[in-house]
Amino acid sequence: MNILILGGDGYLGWPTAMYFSNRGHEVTAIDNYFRRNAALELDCEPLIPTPNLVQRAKIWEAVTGKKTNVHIGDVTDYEFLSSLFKRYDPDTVIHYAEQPSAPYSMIDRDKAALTIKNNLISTLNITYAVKEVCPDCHIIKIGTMGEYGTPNIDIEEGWIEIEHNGQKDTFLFPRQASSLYHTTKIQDTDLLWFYVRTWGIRVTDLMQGPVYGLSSDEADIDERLVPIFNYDEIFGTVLNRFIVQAIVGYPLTVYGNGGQTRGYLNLKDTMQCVYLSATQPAEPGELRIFNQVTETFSVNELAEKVRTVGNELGYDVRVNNIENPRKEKEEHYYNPKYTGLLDLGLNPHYLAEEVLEGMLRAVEPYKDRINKDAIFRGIKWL
Ligand code: USQ
Repeated sequence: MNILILGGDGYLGWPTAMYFSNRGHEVTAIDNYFRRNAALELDCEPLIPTPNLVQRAKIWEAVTGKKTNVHIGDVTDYEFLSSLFKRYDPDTVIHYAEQPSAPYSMIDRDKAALTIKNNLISTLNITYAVKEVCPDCHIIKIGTMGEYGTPNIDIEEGWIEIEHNGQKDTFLFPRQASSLYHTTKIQDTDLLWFYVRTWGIRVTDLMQGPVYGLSSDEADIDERLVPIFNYDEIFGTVLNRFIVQAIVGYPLTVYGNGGQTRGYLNLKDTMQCVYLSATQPAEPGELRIFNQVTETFSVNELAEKVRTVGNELGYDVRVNNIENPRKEKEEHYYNPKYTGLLDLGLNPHYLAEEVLEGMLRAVEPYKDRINKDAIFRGIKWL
């Protein structure tokens, strides 16, 4: 396959580029370095020094002999994006090129506006490039479980049948996000659904939960190939943060009473899910939605796991319930369905003690680089 990966420098984008490249596909990775620049501006740089995308592609080629194409540019620029579609005629485009942080989107009006513009215009441009240049190209879009929020009913995979006054129809599952970032992902899904209905394009929308880990078969080949790994309040996801906090002796930052439950998955499973979606694409005129998680935990359960394994390894791990800077339910029903990707062939890597131990051991050598000031600043929703 010929694959375009938009957001190819990011936490998920670069491991995905290597994953497809390693399996013999032609990969073109595109990025505008938004996340690197934002992390620099906000003084929350990644834990592990990460060569830029051009350099990483060269390192990947040197160690494996496999070439990936790289372009640095902004996919909200339609001329730039459509020129890449014309040049490569992709079978699949994987869209990671979004502002991915809920706290970032809540900092101020300008960052809210950037999130809306970046996320919606990038999605719009991709649909236009597909329609105008290669209508059979399959769009794989990373959505988020946060689109559904935490409803008091089971969460279906994308769609729900509703019977009303004796009539039945199938609709997108109700969505109610708890950040502006998550709201833009709802709007992305609506945009894609509109163009699927109107133009008959083919789309897979993957409702992903928070991802953890810094290991993949390809990233483990050479330490210069590790994914961008953030542990700060803005760009770090909760389990990655807890691992770094355990190493540096910072009490684990459980927000509120810690009953918030989410679906989680290992970075390695993101690679599998995207790959399975690409090799078994949606049909023309189909918006296919999968819930991309492998198990659910409350924040308290995650903190307890990290505390147990950290203490076994000799760290003094403490847990601190701090006032929740976000507006979210801290006790709620949560029962998402997630069988679609298993049916496609997903073989999950569950959160076993060995996985936590592996993460702690991988972070330990970088202990001196941990910036404690970046761990918690308290970006408030209100
Ligand atoms: N949390 C804490 N302590 C922390 C950090 C987070 O208790 O130090 C809590 C949050 O309040 C939340 C949960 O842990 O209830 C998950 O937070 P998170 O920061 O790991 O995840 P979130 O902000 O929801 O966003 C992340 C990714 C985003 C993706 C989303 C999937 O950054 O790109 O869309 O996970 S989901 O959460 O399912 O919407």
